[in-house]
Amino acid sequence: MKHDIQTVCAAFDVEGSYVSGGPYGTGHINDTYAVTFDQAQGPKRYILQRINHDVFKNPVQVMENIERVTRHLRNKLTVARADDIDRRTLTLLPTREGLPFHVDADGNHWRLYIFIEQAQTYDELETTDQAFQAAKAFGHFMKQLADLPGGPLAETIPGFHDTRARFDTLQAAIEADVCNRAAEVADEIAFANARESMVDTLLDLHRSGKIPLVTTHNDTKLNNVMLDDATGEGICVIDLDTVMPGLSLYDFGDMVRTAMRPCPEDETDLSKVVGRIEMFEAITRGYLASAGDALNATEIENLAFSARLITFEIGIRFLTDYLQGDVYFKTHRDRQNLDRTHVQFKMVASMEQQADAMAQVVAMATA
Ligand code: ADP
Ligand code: GN1
Ligand code: MG
Repeated sequence: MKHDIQTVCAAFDVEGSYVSGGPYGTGHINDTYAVTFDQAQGPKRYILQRINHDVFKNPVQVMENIERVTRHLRNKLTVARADDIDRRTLTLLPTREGLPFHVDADGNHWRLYIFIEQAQTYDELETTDQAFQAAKAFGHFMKQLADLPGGPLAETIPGFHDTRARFDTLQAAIEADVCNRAAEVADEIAFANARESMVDTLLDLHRSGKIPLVTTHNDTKLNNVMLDDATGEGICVIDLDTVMPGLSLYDFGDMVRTAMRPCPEDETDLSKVVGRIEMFEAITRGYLASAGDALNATEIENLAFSARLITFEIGIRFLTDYLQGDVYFKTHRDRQNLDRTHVQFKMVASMEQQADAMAQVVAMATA
């Protein structure tokens, strides 16, 4: 649907007048726009987002979480006398009524953030330093939230990383086969079914008290952290919709999923899909540098496994969406969710082949 973003912008309490705006970024969930306002000091950009309310059934709860998280991070930065605070945490602009989001006539929830300038997100990483810096930033983010006041955050997507539930949903999608696609993906289904034994591992470790529930980001793909253009530092963690109780290993695993992959998430030439062990090492070292002291022995033992598991989990989510008719993730062409499935599954296979080398990396990094 086309939205009148100028009218939406008018609801927010922003200095100056609206100049221009257009779609921005490559996120799979929300509608994101970069908008420019003419201000006394010159043009200034903001990020305007429509929350996907098919995915986030309770957008108000999402915004309450984000307000709590950004307030806490800002307080910490202020206490630490950090420079450049507006680039180190997301900052919400209030509406003219003083609210943190705007609801339009069609019931869409909109929010406006300060644009983090002189920094980029990367869909594919090029250097190991980028991986190190990104992982360090996500680890730091988790550490900063360890003393978030006010109790646990709301669960904005129930069972988001419940890999057993994700697996069962795949089975239901195969069974329902609403688009008659199940026969075509028999090999992919077989790949998934052969790995069912993985899906309970972290859930069981949590249930038995060996790994704790903490506040995690839960969507640590590497285009959800902005790297500073000048220093390369992971300056700001973004995309806070799924910040909620989770396992540190979910965050670690999803970073590895995106960093080890040497090609786009929907690459069609599968010969390119081979996991980059040097990126695994950089993510491991970066994450341990900031969050290492927050991890227990069981978490450390499962670092490499979590990468395989989360890659598998996202793979079965893409496959489920393909079977259900591409209703969840944004797609820009036919079969894109199937191509995304292929890449995730090939990465799982690649990580299986490199399991010993990955274990060795963790052993060296923690020695
Ligand atoms: P989605 O949930 O759809 O992935 P994101 O919140 O990740 O949405 O935003 C999509 C993209 O927009 C990001 O990958 C990033 O490139 C860009 N972006 C989001 N917030 C900001 C910001 N405050 N400053 C600059 N770029 C941003
Ligand atoms: C989505 O929102 P985005 O594009 O950063 C998804 C993640 C998936 C990812 C796969 C809320 O992330 O869980 O891992 O796509 N986010 C949600 O690329 O479902
Ligand atoms: Mg995103």
